[in-house]
Amino acid sequence: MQIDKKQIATFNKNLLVEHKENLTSLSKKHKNIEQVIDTISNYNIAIPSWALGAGGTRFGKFGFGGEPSNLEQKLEDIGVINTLTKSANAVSLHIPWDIPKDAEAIKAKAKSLGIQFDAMNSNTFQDQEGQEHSYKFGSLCHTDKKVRDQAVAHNKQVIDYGVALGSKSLTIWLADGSNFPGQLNFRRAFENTLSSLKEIYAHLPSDWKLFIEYKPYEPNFYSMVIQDWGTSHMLAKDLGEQAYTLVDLGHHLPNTNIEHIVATLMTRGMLGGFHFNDSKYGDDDLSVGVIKPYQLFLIFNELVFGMENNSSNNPIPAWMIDASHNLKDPLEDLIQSIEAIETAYAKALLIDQEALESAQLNNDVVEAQRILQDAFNTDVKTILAEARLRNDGAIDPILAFRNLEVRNELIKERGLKSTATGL
Ligand code: AOS
Ligand code: ZN
Ligand code: ZN
Ligand code: ZN
Repeated sequence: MQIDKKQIATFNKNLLVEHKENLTSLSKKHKNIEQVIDTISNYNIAIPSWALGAGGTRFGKFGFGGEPSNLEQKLEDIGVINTLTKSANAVSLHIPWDIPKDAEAIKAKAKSLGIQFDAMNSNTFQDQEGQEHSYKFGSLCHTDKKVRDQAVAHNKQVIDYGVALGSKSLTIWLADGSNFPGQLNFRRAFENTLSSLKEIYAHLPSDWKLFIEYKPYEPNFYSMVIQDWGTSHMLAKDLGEQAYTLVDLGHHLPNTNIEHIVATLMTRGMLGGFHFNDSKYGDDDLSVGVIKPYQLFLIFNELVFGMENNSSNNPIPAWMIDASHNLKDPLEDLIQSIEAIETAYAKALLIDQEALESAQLNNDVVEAQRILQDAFNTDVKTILAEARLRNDGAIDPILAFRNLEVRNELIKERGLKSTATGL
């Protein structure tokens, strides 16, 4: 299934007049609108390969038909999202769910769809068929060196797959931890993890980055070896310049000030990447922006400030979605997540940074709040639509997805019963 430019142009026709009117009135109100449109039109977010099938919860999956049953089809799905949104030109792969049997063919397929390979993900949180040692009691932290070696070898292999595809980074998320007090020696687990990571790091090509994801609980409920950004930061610092912390929005205890963490990491040039999602309780992995859009906006405020005041040389973070649930059509869901991310970004770009700075220097708390909330309350739908339009994307991607009957087409092509590898 591939959507072509003409179909989108035809779809856009009906919405064009109203869109242009909205744009004119918005441009009158905001002076930097062109810049914002430009930034958003160049912005891309990587799609997680594991979010394209029926989403996983521990309790049930409900198929919806036309799921991608191999990597080629996953790429095609991302191609659809990208053609409509013009903001999803990359995929983040998970090994072994997405082993590229023929890397050259996969690369060519991705290229034909305009898709790049963002961070590779390793998986030492599940036992795979035929695997010699179990990860039941951890992987990189394990008390048994043989298990650690196996997990290290897997990560090296993931890097090799990534090299073959042209990826430039590896994300490591570990389920390692303990369910009961006394089960594991915290310090030994940390040291084992560090020495395992060092071996993996040594295998990293010089133009690659290593992202270390943290998480306070789940699947382990008493302790997680890499529980927070401080632990991730310590490990990254010990490894070297190519290692960074990765922030997943769902990996914090309730009410954690994530924007503050983002700012702190950027001060030291240590923010490597993002997993966007939203949550009410824990690692809910809901679509981005559905629960706490203001928090997301405040995070983007720090990101915008950090990218514009970058004395610490923080690299441009890797932007990735990590969301998955079992209700919506995942393609529509991912489009909604992309829109939410870009909405927060566009609003943050509208913040009058100079005025904010002077309010801060004058300790004018009321004015500072007004500046932030003025930007947050601006309707930026038109900005997003214009950014897409300039790249031949759809003015309204969800509506286009429905009008073009993409899901029906996919079901026709792949059948009702096809299922995707993943969670
Ligand atoms: C798990 O909670 C993490 O968010 C990881 O990023 C994980 O690799 C991903 O959710 C796929 O399982
Ligand atoms: Zn994640
Ligand atoms: Zn997670
Ligand atoms: Zn999550």
